[in-house]
Amino acid sequence: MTSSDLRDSILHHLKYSLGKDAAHAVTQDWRMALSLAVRDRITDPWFDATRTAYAGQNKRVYYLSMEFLIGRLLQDAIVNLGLLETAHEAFTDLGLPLDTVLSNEPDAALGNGGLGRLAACFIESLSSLAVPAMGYGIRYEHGLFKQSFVQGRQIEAPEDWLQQTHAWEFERPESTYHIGFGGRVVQKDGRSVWEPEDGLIAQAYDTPVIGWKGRWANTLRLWSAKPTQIFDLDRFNSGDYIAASAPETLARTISRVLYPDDTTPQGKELRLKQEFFFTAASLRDALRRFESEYDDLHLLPQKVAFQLNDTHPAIAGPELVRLLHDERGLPMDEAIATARGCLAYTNHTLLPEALERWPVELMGRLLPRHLQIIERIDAAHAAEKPDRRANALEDGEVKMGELAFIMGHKVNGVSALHTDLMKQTVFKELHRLHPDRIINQTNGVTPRRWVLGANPRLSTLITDAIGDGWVGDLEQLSGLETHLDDAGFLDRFAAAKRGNKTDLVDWVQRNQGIALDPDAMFDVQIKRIHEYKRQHLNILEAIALWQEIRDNPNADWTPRVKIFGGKAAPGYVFAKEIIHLINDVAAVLNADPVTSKYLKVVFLPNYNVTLAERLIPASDLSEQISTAGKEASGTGNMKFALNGAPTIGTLDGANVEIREHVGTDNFFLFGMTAPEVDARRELGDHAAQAIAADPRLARALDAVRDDTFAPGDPGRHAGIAENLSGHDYFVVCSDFTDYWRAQREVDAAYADQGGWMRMAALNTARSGWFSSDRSMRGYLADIWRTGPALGADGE
Ligand code: CJB
Repeated sequence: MTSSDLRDSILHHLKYSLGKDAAHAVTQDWRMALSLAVRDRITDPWFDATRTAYAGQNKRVYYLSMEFLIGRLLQDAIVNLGLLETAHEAFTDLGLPLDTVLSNEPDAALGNGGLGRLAACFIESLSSLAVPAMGYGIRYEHGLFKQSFVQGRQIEAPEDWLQQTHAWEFERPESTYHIGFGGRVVQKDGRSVWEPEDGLIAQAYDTPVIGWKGRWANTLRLWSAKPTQIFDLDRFNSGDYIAASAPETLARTISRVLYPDDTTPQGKELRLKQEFFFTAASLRDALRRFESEYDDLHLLPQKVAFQLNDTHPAIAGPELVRLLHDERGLPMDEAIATARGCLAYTNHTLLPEALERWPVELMGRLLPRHLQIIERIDAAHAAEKPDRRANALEDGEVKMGELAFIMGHKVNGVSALHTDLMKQTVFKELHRLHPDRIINQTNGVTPRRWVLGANPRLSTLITDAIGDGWVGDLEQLSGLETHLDDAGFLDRFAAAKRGNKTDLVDWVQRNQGIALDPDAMFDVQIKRIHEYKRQHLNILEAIALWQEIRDNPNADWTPRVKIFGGKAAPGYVFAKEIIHLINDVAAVLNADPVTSKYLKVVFLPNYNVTLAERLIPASDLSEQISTAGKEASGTGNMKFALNGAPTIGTLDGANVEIREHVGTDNFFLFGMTAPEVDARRELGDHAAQAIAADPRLARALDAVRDDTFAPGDPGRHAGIAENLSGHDYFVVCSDFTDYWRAQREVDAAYADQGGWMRMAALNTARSGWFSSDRSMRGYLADIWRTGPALGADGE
């Protein structure tokens, strides 16, 4: 496609799809027209992929996830189609910068954090690998809330990405399923039949996801809830307009908002309804597709794989059994075995509060037949493994982790450490009963979005050095190592980083009115705000450093900007206090005439995928400082390493594997290991001991406790100080001293820019293993037992 073809297509859509005259078009019109023109280019490979999968009778992978944090789609599609240059030229002709058009797209925030972003990377990788696959989720009307700060406090506003037409989706009014709730189970002709009392319609919306080089496209199918009855005409005619529209309002509630909760599901009925809603619709859709091709249900495990992204779709187990046994007549034991052959479960967290459990009463009321089936699943499991008790039903609750484990033929952790801890802790008993079931599949990230799209300067440099094969085969980055002794290469590497930092400096100046020095080290912590992720450890270190610079302003300090980004769940009070403290500390430090040339703190509001794409390429240092044993994997850590930002981190999640890959000399390790954390907690007064041993820590905590950062409002941050010097469950104080030491090593290393750039480039060269293509190959080989539908040559 030439730039004039693309320009013609854009003008065509502007006129005939959007009804706009070019003379009156605003940026949004141009963005829509470009999206439609690009979407046209995706449609043929998309249809071809579907036809190929049917013709080849390939096994299909269905990825069931409550969250798909896809972000913006336009640039990604352009990059994967190889049309970036063409699009630049087309818009040069049209007199508008392409970047202006691209940045007009809303960020589809249909996820909270790592789990949702991982799902988005996986779907892209499955398309890039040409694996017949489909993502199934919910088309939330409102994604993750918009965050702003008022006097340092987080304020939440509803997110409204669907206020504008979503350029990428195709509405499928014909793809609908009736989803029931409640009611009773009756016996008919010796069979159990669920007769739901309420119901609604799940309607499909399809977004094509194009893979690298446009060879293959899969579908992200999101379900929207519609009422069975649009409105109540009798009530309308009697003048009760509100009651008349109640059916619609109630139904729409199911797909209205994404729960703004990261690791602690709200124990709410609505959440369980959401989970059943999208899971049931997805299973029926997949079964319909299967039955259009095959008439033997025993083939199901050979032809269909359902991956449960955490426990949110774990109701898939009993629902699939119900569909096979109650509705299709397979004997119960066969139905359970067949369902297990199709299902696999990925665990993403060990935090006890995040392992979903539903009261039996609620399950019985909303899904009475499913509760009976769960009892049967437990009974069958107990019959198979009579020696021990490890059930889904216990103490009046349905434990969704156990249910997913029992109903999955494989259960995977998301990093090596997390997988080991799963075996030792939450699934200890089940692991003993099924020693082959738990496997590891370390997470990964897509290089198309996170390097090629987000970091064009670095990408050009890499391609100049080793060719462009790395985009589809990230391990080729190792070829960069031979270039590291070439001073010219390292200079260009430094220039790319410097260019990215300068862009960020300009953006922060324009958007926040804060001036930053691009020569300072950009030290970045971006992720959800959570005590286990320990943003408060980072800000405590900033306070201590500020105090030390004030004591000794003429010393040789390494200038540093600490950048934070992340949202706190609206109900998580302590996380919101951490945000408030960071903002208050930033206000004081940035206004300090003596220290601010060495140390600044910036908290960028409304962290999202787009902001991550801006920040990560401009980062020097990656903060991955969670309490060991708590972060299942992390994926931000991989994006930073790939983009040439060494990590300061604990031995937690995938940090362990990143350190092994990049080399221990190129990673700033600190802190206790997971077993050491457990042992430390046994000492009741671990925080007090740590504070007594480190006057620097004591002084920083005093500043949090008094009104240093809350002038005129002493006590504002006392809650944090009390928590840290008392219970301190996440052992912030006990890790502080070693964190300080590692940070000073970072300072010294950064002061030697030649050495630093080499370390940064080694991070890039050695991080190729962290591609989500590698993760997907692992799932394909070890869980789904299938492969690409096309060979490397496209045949
Ligand atoms: N994770 O983002 C979430 N939400 C959850 O509810 C549970 C876990 C994260 O999943 C990521 C993808 O596996 C992990 O990298 C991360 O450590 C984990 O917290």
